[in-house]
Amino acid sequence: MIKELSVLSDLHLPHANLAKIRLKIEVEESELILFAGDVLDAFDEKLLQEFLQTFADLPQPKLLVLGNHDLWQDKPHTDALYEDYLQFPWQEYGFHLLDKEPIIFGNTAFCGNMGWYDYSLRLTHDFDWPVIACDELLRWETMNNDEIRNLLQTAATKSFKDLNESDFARKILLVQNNGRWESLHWYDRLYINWGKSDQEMTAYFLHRLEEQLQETRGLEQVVVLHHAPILPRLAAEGVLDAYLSAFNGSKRFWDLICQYDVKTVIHGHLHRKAVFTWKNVRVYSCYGLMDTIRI
Ligand SMILES: [Mn+2]
Repeated sequence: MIKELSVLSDLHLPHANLAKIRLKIEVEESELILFAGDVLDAFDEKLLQEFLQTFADLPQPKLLVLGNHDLWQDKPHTDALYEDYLQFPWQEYGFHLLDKEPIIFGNTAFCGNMGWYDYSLRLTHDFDWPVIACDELLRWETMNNDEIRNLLQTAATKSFKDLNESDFARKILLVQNNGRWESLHWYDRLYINWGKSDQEMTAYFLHRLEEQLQETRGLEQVVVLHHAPILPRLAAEGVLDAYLSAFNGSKRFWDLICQYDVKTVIHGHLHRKAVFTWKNVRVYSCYGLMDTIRI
């Protein structure tokens, strides 16, 4: 029976010290090691090998889900890369990719995948900053100063609180904050391309999770996601915070989780450590190496 977990998330390699992390995990002597996505800052085969080799000889089972950054590429064919990850020989390094299939230890089943976002978890607010949200912004990287100036003078503005789903789908926005225009970005726009909408991708990962939950029904189920199914806080602290919250995850995962006998949910992506209980489910929002989790 697995009870004590070492949980890590959002290492964004190379921006983490693997040797130090390994040492801390060795000292913890937990029964299982879990990575909740964004091991890499962008796809890099060498870094992935380095990561796997760092932990390969530790005796515990090692589970992971992928994160959006693990799929970042310059010329993104995200569905092909995701498929490559599913086919990768993780077991040679003692790893198990939950995105591919659940895993059972005694009467505990670990189910999960990276999840996705559909803007449904954006923080409710009535901020009325003026914003420009239009398709011209999709050319942002190649726009020159004259074009940007022209856009600022001619484009229609609306209020931040009136942003709709297609505005968030662009993943770029101009906002007037304290009298100055600034651009807000969700960079999956440049490095992720599924060839499908975020709503469709959310539905896809939701369906895959549901299959796993059905398959392991009757066992104690632990759900691991990268993107959040619920938020640990209620208020946006500013314009950037309010905008980025659209890409946190999706409420639909929480609705699904509540239909099953899930007692523990572990996710990453928010870069915020938080632990709370909601509707009898213990939720761990992970960032970096967490204190040992007891399930
Ligand atoms: Mn992420």
